[in-house]
Amino acid sequence: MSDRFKVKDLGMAEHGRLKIEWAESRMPVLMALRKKYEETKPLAGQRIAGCLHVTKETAVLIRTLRAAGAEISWSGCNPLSTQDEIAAALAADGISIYAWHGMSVDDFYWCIDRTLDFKPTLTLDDGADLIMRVHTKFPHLSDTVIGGTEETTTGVHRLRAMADDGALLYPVLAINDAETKWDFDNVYGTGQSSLDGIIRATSVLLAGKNFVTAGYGHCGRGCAMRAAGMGASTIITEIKATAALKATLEGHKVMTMDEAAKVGDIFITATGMRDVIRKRHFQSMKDGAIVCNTGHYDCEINIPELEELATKVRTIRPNCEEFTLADGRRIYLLARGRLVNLAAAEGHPSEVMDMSFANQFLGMLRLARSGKDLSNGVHDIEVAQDQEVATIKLATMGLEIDKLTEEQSVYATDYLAGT
Ligand code: NRN
Repeated sequence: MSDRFKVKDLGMAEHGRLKIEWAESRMPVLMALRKKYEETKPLAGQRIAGCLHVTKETAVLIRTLRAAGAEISWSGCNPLSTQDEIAAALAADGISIYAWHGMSVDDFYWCIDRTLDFKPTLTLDDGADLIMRVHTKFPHLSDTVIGGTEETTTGVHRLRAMADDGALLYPVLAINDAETKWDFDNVYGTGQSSLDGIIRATSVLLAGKNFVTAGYGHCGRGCAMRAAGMGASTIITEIKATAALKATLEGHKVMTMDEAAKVGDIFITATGMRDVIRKRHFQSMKDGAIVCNTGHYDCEINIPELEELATKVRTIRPNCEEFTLADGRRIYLLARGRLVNLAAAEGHPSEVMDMSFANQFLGMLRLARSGKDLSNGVHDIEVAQDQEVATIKLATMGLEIDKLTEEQSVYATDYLAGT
């Protein structure tokens, strides 16, 4: 095996290339940006270390970054989310990539460290494990890093906490907080892909089931919305009053997890918090209850406490483990509690990742162009970038919108114009 890459099986490359071409046909914004920048190559001279789920959509982003001139070194950001055929295709096409499905936690950090070997000038994260590795193990590398980007809610949360502590060694762009990311990816992407993961792992009927979503943030809202669409009765558990109120007004039942545990058939956690489903909840659950997580980390379901309660554990289907309790009740855990959409399915559809990754691409351009002028904090995406992404997306969908007339533009800021 070359030291340029480490993947499961290079022989899967052609299968991966076909999936990447499928994604390219459904990611017109990224393809338009690739066409726009492949001549001028604004990322020439940049070395991008990426730590983000290795999926067909990520491959399109990687190809676009390389077309814009960047040198790339990549690892997956979750031990269970790498699609091996995609990693093979990227390696076969010359990308330095260290990723395979089912790696150990030690392997996970070994892969991240390999992507740091070429002393990156930019870091691209999902969950902040790469930037955290630079800060904790290789702080000297920050001397050559202009800046970084962060894809997801959990990662931005971590980095804002770091920035508040004055601990960030370089500026980071909060890609997750772009409206064309969170209001589409987190809601419609997570909603569809999480159900996709549950259905691939169990093939159960959703109609008529009690579907419990822990957390009514953008991701949880998407999951509950799509479960309702499939005919499930939806229940929300929350710790934030306003979110619980919103869930109620959007047609979901709200109760505590202690109550939901007694009636739920399918449970999904989307909170970013640890220990949301615990021992006492498992003890209340019905025989056959299905439990899974769609949050970034696998701490939302307390798996050690489930293992303690079980007298027998077996893998009954791929990504579906059966835990038999002392009284014979069976609880099914999907994807070992890791994010079910990427571990048991393919993650969000290409069409919605198109906008998330357009923001990642434009974020890299901004850092290459003027990252050195940014403070060592967490920076929002510029409004103009959000509108640019949405405008290109609308154009690729053949949709036209109205424009303000001159008079309307004046009216918009004419505070004297009253009744
Ligand atoms: N298909 C995907 N490829 C995909 N689906 C969801 N995500 C993906 N990344 C690459 C990420 C979303 O943007 C997972 C992150 O947690 C979320 O922010």
